[in-house]
Amino acid sequence: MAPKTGTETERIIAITERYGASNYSPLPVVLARGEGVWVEDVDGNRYMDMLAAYSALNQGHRHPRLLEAMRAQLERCTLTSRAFHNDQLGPFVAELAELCGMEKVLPMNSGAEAVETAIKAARKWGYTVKGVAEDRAEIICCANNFHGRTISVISFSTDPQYRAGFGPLTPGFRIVPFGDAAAVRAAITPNTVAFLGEPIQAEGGVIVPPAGYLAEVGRVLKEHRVLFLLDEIQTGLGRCGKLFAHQWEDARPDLLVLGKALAGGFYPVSAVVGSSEVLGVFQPGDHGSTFGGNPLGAAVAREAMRVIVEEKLPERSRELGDYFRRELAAMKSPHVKEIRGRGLLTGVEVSAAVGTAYPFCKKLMDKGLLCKDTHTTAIRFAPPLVITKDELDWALERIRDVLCSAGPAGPAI
Ligand code: IF1
Repeated sequence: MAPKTGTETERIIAITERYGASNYSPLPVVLARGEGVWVEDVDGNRYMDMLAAYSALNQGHRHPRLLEAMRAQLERCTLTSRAFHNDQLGPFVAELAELCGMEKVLPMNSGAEAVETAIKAARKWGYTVKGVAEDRAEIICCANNFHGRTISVISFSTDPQYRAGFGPLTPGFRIVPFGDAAAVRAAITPNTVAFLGEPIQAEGGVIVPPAGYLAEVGRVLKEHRVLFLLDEIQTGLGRCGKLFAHQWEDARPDLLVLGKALAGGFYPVSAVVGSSEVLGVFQPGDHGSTFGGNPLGAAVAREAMRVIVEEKLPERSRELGDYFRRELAAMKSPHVKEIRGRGLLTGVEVSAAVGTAYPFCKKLMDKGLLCKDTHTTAIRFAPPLVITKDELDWALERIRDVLCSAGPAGPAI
């Protein structure tokens, strides 16, 4: 998809492609500024951001309170390493534990690192507490999952592209279908230490499991003394209309994995939150990170959490998400097969006749709305949770244009 010739957009894309590794194929727009739900490209075009950095921007671009917290901390101290204490880490872990109603927090940076951390915790718990024989631990994961890109994490991906060419992969994972609690029960062996899942599969195409699934999985795991690990890196912190998506059900994870919006898009901050019994397996030297728990990330994350609570972002997400999907359904677009989601995480599955969601995303971009296809056939809409109803109506108008005015073979590109 070539941008207009001679533009700054074209120049920047050219050097990005010339010098950057080509592990992405982004839409042809070069963003330079962001504020709230709006972004501007290098040629001065304005767009609404309905991807929100895969839900890292739940608080919107450059939320003023986060900007202030970040600035204030920049004036004081940015990094200490964990060789010393810093005055932000203690309050950060205390406030995050309190927010989650859990006992302990282990801070990391990226989401994938936090998932790795949860796996390490579960394995060590299996050996030292449950009594599984050395190197025999098994972890049950779901087909169609997305948990990140490290070698161990792709080892339990079921997407061939994520794995191909990167072996040898890490052993010790078993795959069961998503949304099927009986399959989890059937996969448990005496060596099973944990089940790892997402409450809603976001990258998997915004797949919402059947009602009661998480609660039933929780019961099965408890019965067999298997840890319940939930990756809420994308679904958590208000995105799905509750503080955490698992709160739609009577389910309680042993370890909750968080990232993305934890620092509102200002800094990579992730964490594993859980019980003393499980996180207590780590002894000094077992695990760590140069930047994990740094004062800059911790300070901005503390404010990011306060913004989520004080601006009632989960409630906004629930109300506006319901409204958004109602309006989408009312369009009765011939190109739409199914509309799925919770809160402000929505997937619009295009019909088989249309085939792929990408042309819709491109058309929406041309109308000033940025979103992203997922799993080829779904358009994902996930705006910042600070979006207003008027802004959502603005988006709906453009979506209606694209979904309802195109010919039966889909929109021309
Ligand atoms: C990419 C997807 C989203 C995640 C869940 C862990 C991680 C992610 C549930 C890892 C990260 C990101 C990564 C980014 C694109 C994006 C993505 F399309 F690939 F799947 F959001 F939907 N668990 N998701 O969603 O976190 O290490 O990236 O901080 O890899 O291209 P990370």
